[in-house]
Amino acid sequence: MRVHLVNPSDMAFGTAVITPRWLYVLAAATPEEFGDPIIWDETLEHLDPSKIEPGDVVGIGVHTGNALRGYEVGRLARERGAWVVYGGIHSTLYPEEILELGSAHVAVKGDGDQIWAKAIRDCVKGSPERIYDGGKVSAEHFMPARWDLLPKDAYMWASVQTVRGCPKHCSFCSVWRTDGQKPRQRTSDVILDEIVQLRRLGFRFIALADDNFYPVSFTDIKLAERQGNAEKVANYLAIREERFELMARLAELPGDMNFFTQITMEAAEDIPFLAAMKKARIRGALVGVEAVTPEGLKEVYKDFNYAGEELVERLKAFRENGVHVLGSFIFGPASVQGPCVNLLKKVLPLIRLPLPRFERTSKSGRKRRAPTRPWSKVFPSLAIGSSRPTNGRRCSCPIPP
Ligand code: B12
Ligand code: SF4
Repeated sequence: MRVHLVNPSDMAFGTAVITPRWLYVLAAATPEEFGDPIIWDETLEHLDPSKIEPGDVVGIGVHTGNALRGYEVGRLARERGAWVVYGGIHSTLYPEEILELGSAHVAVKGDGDQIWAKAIRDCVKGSPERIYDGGKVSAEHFMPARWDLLPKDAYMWASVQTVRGCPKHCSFCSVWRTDGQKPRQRTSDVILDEIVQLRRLGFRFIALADDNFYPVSFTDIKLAERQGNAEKVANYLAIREERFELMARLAELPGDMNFFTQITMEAAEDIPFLAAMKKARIRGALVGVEAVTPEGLKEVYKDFNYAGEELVERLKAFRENGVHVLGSFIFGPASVQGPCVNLLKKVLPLIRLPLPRFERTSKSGRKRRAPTRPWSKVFPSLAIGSSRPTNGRRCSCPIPP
C-alpha cells in the first residue's frame, strides 16, 4: 500500500515557480510505517493513474480554483481502487460538495498536520469516516515540511510559513474562515531551521506563505488598551516582538537570500516594521489594495484600508522604505467595478475565478451567513476560470481596444 499526494492542475509545465507547501507538510504528517508518499504536483507533471494500486490512499488538496481538476483526479484514483481523501481550503469550506462531486471516500476539514495520519490509518483498516475535522492546530504543532522529498531544480522559489490566520474578515477572503482570526505564529527557531535546509538545497528565493505577515496593527493594540484588556495587550505585544525577532534573524542570513510575503496596508503606518523588513531582505509583499473608493472598501469589509490620496501615501511608504508592493485588487462587488473592468474581463480570464463570499451578520460577529457558492452555477459543464462567450457585447471601457 502506498500513499499518494496530488496537487491538481489542468496544466503541467515541467517547471514551476513556488513549491506547493501543503504537499511537503502532508508528506511530513504521513506516518513512517507507510513509507515516503509519492508526490504528484500537477503543475510539473500530470498524475499517471497506472501508478495507483488498489488499496492505495490518494490525498488530494484543493482550493476553489483547482477543485474541478481535483474531482477528475479523484475519479481516476477511485476507478483504480484507491481510497480517495480530499483536504485543503475548498474541502474545509465545502466537504459535502467534495463528497458529492469528487468521487471521495473522505473530506478533511481544517489543518492536515495531525488528522492526516488518522485518516490514512482508518482507510487502511477499511472504515474511514466521511468527514474529519483537523481543526486549527496550534503553531507549535505545525509540521515542518519534508524538503528532502523535493524534486531537484523543479521550482524557483520555496515556501515557508511563519504565521497562519488573519484577524480581519474581508468578504472575498477564505483565510479568516479557514485559518481563523487568531494569528498562530511559529517560533523563529523552526522557521530558520527550514530556511537553512532550503538554502543548502540551493534556494535563494523564499516566499513566506503567510496569510498576513503583519498580524497585529497599532489600531489592534490601541483598541485592546481602550478595552482595558491587559492580557490581550500583552499577547499583541508579544506577537509583535516575535516578528521583530524573526526579521532580525533573517537579516543575519547570507546576503543572497531574498524573501517575499503578503501583508496588509496597515504595515505602512509602522516605519520600524518596514525598516526591519528591508533589513531582513523581505524585498516585497503582496498588499491587498482591493478597492480604491471608500464605498468599495466598505462593501468588502476592508475599510481599514485607505482610498484616494491617503492610499497613495501608504503605498509610497512601502516604496520609500525599500519594500516593493505587488498590489492586489478585487473586482466583484458592484461598487468596486469601474468602467475598465469590462475590458479586464476580456483580457484576464482568471478574473472569472468565482470565489466564495463570506459575511458577518451580527455585530458580535458570531452569527454568520452561509458562504455563497458562485461556482455552483458553472458546475459541472463549465471549467472554473474558462472564458465565457461575450455574446457580441461591446466593452464600455473608454480605453480603446
Ligand atoms: C502562499 C499562497 C499563494 C502563493 C503560493 C502558491 C504555491 N505554489 O504554494 C501564490 C502567491 C502564488 C498564490 C496564488 C494564488 N492564490 Co493563494 N494563497 C497562498 C496562501 C497565503 C498560503 C498557502 C499555503 O502555502 N499555506 C500553507 C499550507 C501548509 O497550508 P494549506 O495549503 O492550507 O494546507 C493545510 C490544510 O489546508 C490541509 N490540507 C491541504 N491540502 C490537503 C490535502 C489533504 C489530503 C489533507 C488531508 C489536508 C490538506 O493541511 C495543510 C496543513 O495543515 C493561501 C492562504 C491560506 N491560508 O491557505 C492563499 C490562498 C490559497 N490563495 C488564494 C487564491 C485565490 C490564489 C489565486 C487564485 C490568486 C489569484 N487571483 O491569482 C492564485 C492561484 C494560484 C494557483 N494556480 O494555485 C485563496 C484561495 C481561496 C479559495 N477559496 O480557494 C487563498 C485561500 C487566499 C485567500 N485570500 O482566500 N497563493
Ligand atoms: S486582510 Fe488579507 S488575509 Fe486578512 S481577511 Fe482580509 S484579505 Fe484575508
